[in-house]
Amino acid sequence: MSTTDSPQSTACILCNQNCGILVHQDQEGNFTKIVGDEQHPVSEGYLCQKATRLNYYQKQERLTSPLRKKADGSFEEISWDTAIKEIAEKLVQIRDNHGGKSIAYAGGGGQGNHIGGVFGAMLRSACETPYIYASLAQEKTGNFWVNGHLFGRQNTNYCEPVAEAEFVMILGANPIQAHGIPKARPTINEVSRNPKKTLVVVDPRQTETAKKADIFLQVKAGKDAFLLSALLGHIIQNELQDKVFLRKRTVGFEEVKPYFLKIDVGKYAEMAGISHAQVIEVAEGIASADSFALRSDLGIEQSHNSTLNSYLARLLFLVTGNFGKEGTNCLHTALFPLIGHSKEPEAGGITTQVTKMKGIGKLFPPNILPLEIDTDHPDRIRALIVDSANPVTNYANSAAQRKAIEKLELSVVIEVAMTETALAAQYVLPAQTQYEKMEATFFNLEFPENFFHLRHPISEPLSGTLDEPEIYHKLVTAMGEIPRSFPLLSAIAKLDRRFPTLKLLPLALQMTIALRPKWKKYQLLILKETMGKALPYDYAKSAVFIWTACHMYVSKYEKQVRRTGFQEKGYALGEALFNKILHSKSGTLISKHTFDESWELIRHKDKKVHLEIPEMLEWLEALPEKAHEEVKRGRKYPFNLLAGERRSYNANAVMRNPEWRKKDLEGVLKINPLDAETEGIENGSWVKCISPTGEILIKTQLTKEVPQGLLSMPHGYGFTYPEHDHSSTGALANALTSLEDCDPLAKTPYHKNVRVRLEKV
Ligand SMILES: Nc1nc2c(c(=O)[nH]1)N[C@H]1C(S)=C(S)[C@@H](COP(=O)(O)OP(=O)(O)OC[C@H]3O[C@@H](n4cnc5c(=O)[nH]c(N)nc54)[C@H](O)[C@@H]3O)O[C@H]1N2
Ligand SMILES: Nc1nc2c(c(=O)[nH]1)N[C@H]1C(S)=C(S)[C@@H](COP(=O)(O)OP(=O)(O)OC[C@H]3O[C@@H](n4cnc5c(=O)[nH]c(N)nc54)[C@H](O)[C@@H]3O)O[C@H]1N2
Ligand code: SF4
Ligand SMILES: [Mo]
Repeated sequence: MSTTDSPQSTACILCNQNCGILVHQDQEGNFTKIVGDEQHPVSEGYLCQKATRLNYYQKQERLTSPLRKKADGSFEEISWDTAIKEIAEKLVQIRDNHGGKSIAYAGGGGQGNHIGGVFGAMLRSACETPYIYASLAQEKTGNFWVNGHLFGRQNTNYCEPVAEAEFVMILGANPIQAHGIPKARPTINEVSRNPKKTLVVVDPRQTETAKKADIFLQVKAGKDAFLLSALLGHIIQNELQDKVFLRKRTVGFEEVKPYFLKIDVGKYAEMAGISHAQVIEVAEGIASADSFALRSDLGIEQSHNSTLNSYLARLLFLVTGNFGKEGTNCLHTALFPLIGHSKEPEAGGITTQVTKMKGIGKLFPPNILPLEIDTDHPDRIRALIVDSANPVTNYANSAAQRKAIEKLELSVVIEVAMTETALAAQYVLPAQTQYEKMEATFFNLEFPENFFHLRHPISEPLSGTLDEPEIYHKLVTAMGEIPRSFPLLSAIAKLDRRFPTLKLLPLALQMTIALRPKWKKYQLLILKETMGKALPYDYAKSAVFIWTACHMYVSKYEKQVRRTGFQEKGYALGEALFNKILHSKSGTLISKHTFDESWELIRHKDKKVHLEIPEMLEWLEALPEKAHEEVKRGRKYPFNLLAGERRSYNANAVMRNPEWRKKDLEGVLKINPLDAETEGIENGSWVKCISPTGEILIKTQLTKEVPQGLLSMPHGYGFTYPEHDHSSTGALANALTSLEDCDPLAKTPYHKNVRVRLEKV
């Protein structure tokens, strides 16, 4: 942890790839040089330009004391003891007076930090709330819902092996900028250059990735459902589906088939803005390839027909038999699942109190959060704990999010920096950065080999800060749920670590819980207090959850874990895996599967993919009518704004100091030169961009990268930062977005279909 000359291994936290990095520091703990870590099992030394700027995260303007809002709206510093006591008392009061469902939790982890969220579950237990609002529910919950139907559980997920496939489709994603796949740039370049491989890119914008495509399908924004239906229509109408695969691996194709037999392929292609010939070329390319892999992301998730897009995209590889074999999308394992599985309300699943929204993957969507708070409904949300998220800037409709947070009876923000959400809250608790504590993410989405990276701290924690597991621990004990110390268990834990296979601690813990069943839900905190203190590193207490995860993982995948080189079996193997993860500072392999074994990961009892989802097929039938509704809605606001383009220098809300950017300082609005001429806009001028929700001032750039009628701006701009004004921090995308413009099923926002008009300034 000391600042020595030798670089220390950790990971980049600026996107979900979490590339392994080696950090050099000076005496003051500045990150002076950052290079790729070749020992990292997935990134193998790769990094992009953003990682080299991480000192702007580590050395940003930090929070150093708990803060409490005064009557005049300003903050005063208070001690940790006071903050914990007051927050705990208020949580207990609200829970006991209004029930646990009047309390909600938002966030729980960003691109680099998920350990806090694991311990956040303990606080949610103490509050008795099932409500987690998270950014995954403003992008991926449509996918999760579809996966639940196809594969049996919402927390089944598949990998996207772009590097291994013969035919690749990048659908609504821009890996050259946004990554999302390992070593994205060399990987895309290889697929692009390899004459035996085909790269298809589907995007309304001529992106950096589209420029590498063999076939670029410049779809009309929000019209992917038509394109995907046309592709499936051509395949099924011409009997190009993989009949052997469908018989052996799936059920329900006969029910799905008629919907695609009646699709007018030419007309649907035209609706999507793609030529009929290109649809045929791509459909036949997919059907005849030895392997086809799909990589999709926000372009289809945060736009019209979001959940339907997820379904159709999956049908494309399933109907053509491209699943569960080399070079195709394939289910993978998880050491620790990123999400859970929610039952449908009809089957007893939980809904929210005010809007009656169901959970998906145990998550609730940011788009309804203000509606659940800012109302007189007796069962509204009255208290909110936010950790590692910035709802005011990152959730749809900033103004509505801020107003709702200000209305709460209790609002607590756990943060490293004074964010817009922290400013709106009553209590702000200062956390350690991701380089000052143990951290990890659950973005381990690889197959056949999967990995895990438990990162060790590389910087001394800033005085006054705590790590999230400790913050939750203090709150749960202050709420009177569990005692702080467990002397007997602690003594046993020390012995247990010397002779782990005797299972002394697990047995003692089991007995303790038999006597005190209420403590069961806080097992992880008890382990942190006991085993955590007996671990070899003094900062590793929170790693106890990896210990539980390793034993669970081994109980499911013993053979596959042993294939990575272990001799141990059973419980001893769980211990060995834990020790390997604990000591591998650059990350390590955890399992090796065969492709056949991936079929075991399907959660339907028959181990088959269930293709028929009636809700999706009804939606598919109604598609043409929906398209007309959208056109009507659009007249007053003639432009379609893509509000949230990933660029060279944006990283969600992680980087607040605008000086981290080497280019695109203002985060320009891209506009087609012909549109600019009509609007009388010159390159580099500032314009007012107005939506039904709000308006922003933004600098323009004329470029043919966007077609006429389309505008594109980045997210991750427009934060307040001391001594920087608006012209240097850029515009806030979510000043324009709305709560209502979202997917009817998953409530994921249409950030890629924001209706706007422009005014010269
Ligand atoms: N540089 C950078 N990288 C990041 C992040 C970051 O903030 N900055 N954030 C990370 C996070 S949280 C995420 S979720 C990922 C997201 O990663 P991506 O989804 O790959 O990134 P985006 O730029 O949001 O959108 C992808 C593409 O969708 C296209 N698109 C827009 N509308 C449509 C449409 O209607 N149809 C189709 N087919 N395409 C459309 C856009 O033009 C864009 O090129 O990126 C991660 N990586
Ligand atoms: N308009 C528009 N809005 C978007 C998007 C878009 O494309 N367009 N993209 C959406 C997507 S895909 C995503 S994933 C979300 C992301 O939005 P959020 O879920 O809000 O997550 P982040 O921006 O990654 O990080 C939020 C906060 O975590 C804090 N933080 C960093 N490290 C730590 C730590 O160690 N501990 C604690 N407690 N806090 C820490 C940072 O200071 C930051 O304020 O944005 C979404 N919002
Ligand atoms: S931002 Fe770049 S270096 Fe950082 S994790 Fe993502 S791809 Fe890797
Ligand atoms: Mo995201």
